[in-house]
Amino acid sequence: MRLFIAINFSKEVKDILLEAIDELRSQSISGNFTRPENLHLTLAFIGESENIPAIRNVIDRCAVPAFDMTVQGAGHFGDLYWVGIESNPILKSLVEKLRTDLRASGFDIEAKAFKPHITIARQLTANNPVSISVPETSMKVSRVSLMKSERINGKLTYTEVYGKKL
Ligand code: 2AM
Repeated sequence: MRLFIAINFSKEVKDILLEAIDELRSQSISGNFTRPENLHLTLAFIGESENIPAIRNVIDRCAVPAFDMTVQGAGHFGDLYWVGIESNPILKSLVEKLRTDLRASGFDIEAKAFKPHITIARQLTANNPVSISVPETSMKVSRVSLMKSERINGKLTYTEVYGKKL
């Protein structure tokens, strides 16, 4: 199965992201907008694996105490549009620990630098440059989730297969 490790959001952050999606949608011609239940922040993308026990062990070993995280700003990588995360040393070190431990456990984790982002739309087209405003919003991160990604009836669906309370 296709797996990734992620943070899911509080209702308050989700509401801000949904407003950002509405704002983006109103300025675009077309786009593949993230469904509300799929909004997340990826910490590590694992890809195809059946070895959930090994990944659970990694997550357990890397857990840090609950911490605050702030959603801030927006941008795009080509036609992929995202909402950003304020610079956060605890988040950064959590991601580094997870990736290092996953590699040491035999998983092939890409070496690209971690750019924390919440994808809100893919393949977006617009006539004019789009601009969205995202009010800074904080939440307590108190859970790290191992998520399974699959297509169910054509819909991209993410399901938590393990959750670690911080
Ligand atoms: P993205 O939003 O920038 O596409 C599930 O696919 C999650 O894993 C998404 O958040 C996706 O980031 C992230 N991801 C990171 N590397 C990926 C890869 N090589 N292929 C697919 N998804 C990847």
